[in-house]
Amino acid sequence: MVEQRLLHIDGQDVAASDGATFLVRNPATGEALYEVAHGTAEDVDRAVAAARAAFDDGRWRHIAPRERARTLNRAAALLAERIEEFARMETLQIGRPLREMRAQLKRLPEWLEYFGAVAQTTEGSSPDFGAGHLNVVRRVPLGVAGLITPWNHPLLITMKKLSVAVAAGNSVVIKPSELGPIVPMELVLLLEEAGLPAGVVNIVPGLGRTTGKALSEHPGLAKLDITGGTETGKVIAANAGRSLIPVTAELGGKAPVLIFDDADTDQAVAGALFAAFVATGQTCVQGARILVQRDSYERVVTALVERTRQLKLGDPLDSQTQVGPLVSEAQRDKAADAVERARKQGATVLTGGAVPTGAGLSQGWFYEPTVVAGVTPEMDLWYEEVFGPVIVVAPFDDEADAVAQANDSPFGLAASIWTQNVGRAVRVSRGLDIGIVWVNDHHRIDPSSPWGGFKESGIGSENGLDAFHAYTRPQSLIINSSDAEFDWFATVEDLRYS
Ligand code: TXE
Repeated sequence: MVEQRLLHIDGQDVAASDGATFLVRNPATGEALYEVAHGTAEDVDRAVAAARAAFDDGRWRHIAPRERARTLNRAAALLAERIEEFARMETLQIGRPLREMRAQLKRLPEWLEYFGAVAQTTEGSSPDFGAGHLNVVRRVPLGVAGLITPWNHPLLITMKKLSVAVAAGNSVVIKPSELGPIVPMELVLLLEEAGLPAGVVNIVPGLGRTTGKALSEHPGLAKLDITGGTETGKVIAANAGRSLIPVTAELGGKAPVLIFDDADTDQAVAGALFAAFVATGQTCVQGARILVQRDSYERVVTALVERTRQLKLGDPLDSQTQVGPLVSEAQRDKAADAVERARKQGATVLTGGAVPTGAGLSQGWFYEPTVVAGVTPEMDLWYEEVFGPVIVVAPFDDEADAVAQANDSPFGLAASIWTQNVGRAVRVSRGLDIGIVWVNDHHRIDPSSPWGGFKESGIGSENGLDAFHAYTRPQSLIINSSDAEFDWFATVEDLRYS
């Protein structure tokens, strides 16, 4: 039975203005799960107008931050009760193993709690303007933010943007991914149940090239915040630039995992395996290039290949499953094509490199976890983001070579360094042109910790105080405290500009 879902604008569930819909499918079986209203440009316009009206009348931004935080804390408690239900819904739509979705969603109430606390504790400043004036600088919300989110962590990424936007007092219009829109839509309803006024958060699902395009071109926005592919980010930023709308963008990556000779080998291999294949490799911080110091290379790669072969593919709802299908046929074909091109260009596939044929794997978009060696910068696979279970292994000589290879990428989102030598970890991190660097770990996240990439991996960052600042702007109030007479045009001498 295919469930129907509508747009949510100004607190109401509404059909698309032209009645159009699209289907959301289960990537493990191909079965249609939901028929969702497909937002038109007119619907986006209505949503932005509703968000603007909610912003202008102050129903949310003008209430005390402590009240906003209370609402967010109530939403966090409601969300905590629904983790199991939401995890299953996410798994059904995007195919990520249920054990992973549970682990991820359990953390999400923290974002509402953290940004509620930041809203309450953020203070303005009072620069010393001089004796005759008092200057008070307040941080004020921006207006209507457009949030464009992807399918790989549908709720996590929506939450990262939404929590900070509303905690700061903004209104928003969300365009969730067409492949996994349902749980972000549930989150909007849950926020309203917790007491968020209607119109503050609106959600208009639809395709990127239509609904997403309409939102990114809308001149009524005060900010656009996107997570997606680098090419999409460039298109969206160009659209926003035409109306001088600031953009935060979290885009592609090809994260290096640097394993030094002095690393704890078992931990480094377990870390590389996690970095490579969590979410079936569909994460922006995937450890896609495993770079190993030459003396340990054979040992580490042999162990990594062995552990990769043991990964259990299958039904993502089965708690024994470690690797699920890719999200779509297009993503599966992209992975297969990248491996075929690498083979033709002279690389060696150490394991994987095929569509699996085992029981239960024929319906969905599965691809074997794949390790490729002999990839050089002359080959596409060294640079391109596959966004699937395909990784490269390569040796390096010393710290300088590790840094040079790690930086040899158009991306600069994330990296991990595996070593027992603290000084080395610090030295190497200083050389990396990369926004997030883990030491003896990978893919760890916290609402307080900035998350953003350098180079073609994006603009600005999510999480932490920087993100809160990017959802507010300073308003400078300058109060004349002098009792001296002032008449600029009646004064002949001693003019002072200020
Ligand atoms: O992402 P898209 P897709 C990368 C990854 C993947 C590739 C394509 O390499 O293979 O992107 O994946 C909306 N105007 N990442 O196609 O297209 C779209 O509807 C406005 C990296 O799924 O970038 C969705 O809501 N909006 C990544 C969002 O943008 C547009 C996460 C992201 O979709 C649009 C996902 C347009 N012209 C993919 N075109 C990460 N870094 O986490 C698309 N959209």
